[in-house]
Amino acid sequence: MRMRQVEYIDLPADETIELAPGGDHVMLFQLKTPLQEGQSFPLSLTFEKAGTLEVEVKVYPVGSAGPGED
Ligand SMILES: [Cu+2]
Repeated sequence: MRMRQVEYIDLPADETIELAPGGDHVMLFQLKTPLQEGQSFPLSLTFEKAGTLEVEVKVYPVGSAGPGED
């Protein structure tokens, strides 16, 4: 899969945008420690008009489809 880094994702008020494996996703760079399967950590998402939202990220195995498949 080819990925292209973008600075932002457009979020029209009347549309639902899903971040998921194989589609648009958040990619973490320059981690200070490796991620451990099963661990969770907070991640801040910054929105142009809605401010910052903190979400809890759970680490799934490499190749997992993410929540809902386990
Ligand atoms: Cu990526």
